[in-house]
Amino acid sequence: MIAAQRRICGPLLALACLIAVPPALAHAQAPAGASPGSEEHDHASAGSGEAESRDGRTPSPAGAYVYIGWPQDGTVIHSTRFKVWFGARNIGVAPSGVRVPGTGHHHLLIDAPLPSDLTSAIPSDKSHLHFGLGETETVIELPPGRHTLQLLMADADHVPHNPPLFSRRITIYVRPSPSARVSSAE
Ligand SMILES: [Cu+2]
Repeated sequence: MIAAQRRICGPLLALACLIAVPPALAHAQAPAGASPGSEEHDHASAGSGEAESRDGRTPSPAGAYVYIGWPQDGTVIHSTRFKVWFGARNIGVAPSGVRVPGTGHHHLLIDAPLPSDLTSAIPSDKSHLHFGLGETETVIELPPGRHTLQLLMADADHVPHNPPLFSRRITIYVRPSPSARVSSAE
């Protein structure tokens, strides 16, 4: 999953590359092991502990993971408009652009797989929603049918952490009941 030592400075990310690695932050980010919560320390895959990696990606904190709190996998939802809430453990949620170590913001992938390249910024379109204000829930509207949802965390520049933090991809079924269609007044 770690794409070798790619240094991504394409046009899209030029700005990110300029500001990605302030040396002061790199030092601030190294309090490995100082955390009181020791229960997650044996999760080998999480939290590389390296300061910013050479490709400029933000390391995931130790033991960090994200999950969709609701809906759950397989839920049948009787409305085309419904709430989704996002969970994050061992990582803070901060608005995009805020460079605080150990934080990121949520992205909801709707009917879309994980981006094939997890080392550059997540696209922004109707299947890749960014919650750049630091939101931890949202209300979405989907047509009747089968849909998939997946969360993907990313750093201040919308680039997934290293290693990347994403939830399980869940499947839901939108089956509005006749009485629940009232909301389509416009
Ligand atoms: Cu984003």
